[in-house]
Amino acid sequence: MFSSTAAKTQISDLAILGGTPVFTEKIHVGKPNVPDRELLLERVNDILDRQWFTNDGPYVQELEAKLAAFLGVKHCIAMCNGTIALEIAIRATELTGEVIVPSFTFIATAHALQWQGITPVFCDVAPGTHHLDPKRVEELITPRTTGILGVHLWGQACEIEALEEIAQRRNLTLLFDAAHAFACSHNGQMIGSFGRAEVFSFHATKFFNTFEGGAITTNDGDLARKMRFMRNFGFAGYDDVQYVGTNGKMNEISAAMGLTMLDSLGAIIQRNQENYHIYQEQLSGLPGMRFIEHDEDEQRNYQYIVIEIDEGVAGINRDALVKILHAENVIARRYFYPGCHQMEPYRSYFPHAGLLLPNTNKLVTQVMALPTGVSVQPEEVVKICDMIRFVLAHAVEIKQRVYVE
Ligand code: T4K
Repeated sequence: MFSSTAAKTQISDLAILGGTPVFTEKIHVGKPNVPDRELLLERVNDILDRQWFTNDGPYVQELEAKLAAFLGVKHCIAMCNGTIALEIAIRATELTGEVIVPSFTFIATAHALQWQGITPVFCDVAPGTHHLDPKRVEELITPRTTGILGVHLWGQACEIEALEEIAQRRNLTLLFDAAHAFACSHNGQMIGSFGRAEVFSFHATKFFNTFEGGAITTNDGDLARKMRFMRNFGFAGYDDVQYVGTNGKMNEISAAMGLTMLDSLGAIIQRNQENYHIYQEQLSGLPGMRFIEHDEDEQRNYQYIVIEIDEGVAGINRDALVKILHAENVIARRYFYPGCHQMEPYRSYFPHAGLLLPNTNKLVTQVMALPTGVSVQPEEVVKICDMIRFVLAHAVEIKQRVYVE
């Protein structure tokens, strides 16, 4: 995958300045993790033989039972994707009016509320973290607030206990967007059983994928029952509709993928962890760069390798570094730029939201995600790190030659 003539010894070797790219093919953030093919194909054959393709099929039921057991939660309801799962969780818990969410998240978190006529009220992250600041959450509560939607970004739990305390005291519903946090724990307890319900994404780019997919987990039996109906147009039986529902069903091929991913989970985590350790060793402590560590006392999926660049110290900004890496075929991503509050329709609805989001506004200019996953080899990680170190070592000179708007 990498070119032997692409080592960088001088600035003009950079691909952005006409040199040979380090990689001959693009290396993505989010290339899907592929489980054991034979096992998957066996299950696909079963599906074809059985001719039961969707609608709460046997593989979906098996997957739900295995996920619930793995996560230590009573109920798991598999869904067609994480966004619909969020929408169903929000509707089933009867949120209305305003719900407090971080702006520093994927846009689906905010859209799932707005889609249902609920106002997402954007809250800042705590200084030095990528998670909701509980102090700021409290300040944003109004008589119209019905809930808090926390996000466990990068597989790291947000301030669960502090948010629980606020939710309980102020009589609000607490949900978690756990899209990134499958197979991660908090104080030894798997993420999936916190709050009223938690929502996972099993999109292709996620650590654990079902091509497209997601799930809601909860310990509340009545809520689980309601969400199952809502996932299937509100049907409670033949000809019996109980709720406004949608089509959120997971199909059998996706469930087969999920079951096969579960079989391969250990190997995927191992590769991610191996890549993580190389990144950590090579990038931690570089001037102007903050490497986001995963707490190794907790269970982690190591799916997100995230760094922050402080231009004042590094001598180069995040956008220039991303541009340089892209030219070398390292498709680093500016997750999550520019922040939900700066995207439509929120930018127009709440033009002054940014005034209350100083930490988020800074963070979105500094953060980037680097490639990992089973398709990224440790030797490739070393090359990516060499590149970044080279750029930082020559930052001032490079900045003068690489113009970034
Ligand atoms: N909440 C949070 C916090 C989330 O992060 C997400 C999704 C959700 C909720 C909603 O869950 P879902 O409804 O998606 O289940 C991607 C994903 O599409 C999205 O699922 C994910 N978060 C988000 C963080 O990343 P993009 O627009 O950056 O994806 P995209 O299409 O650019 O894919 C990333 C890279 O992955 C591509 O450059 C190429 C590579 N790739 C992608 C796919 C789909 C492949 O190599 N193969 C593939 O099949 O949003």
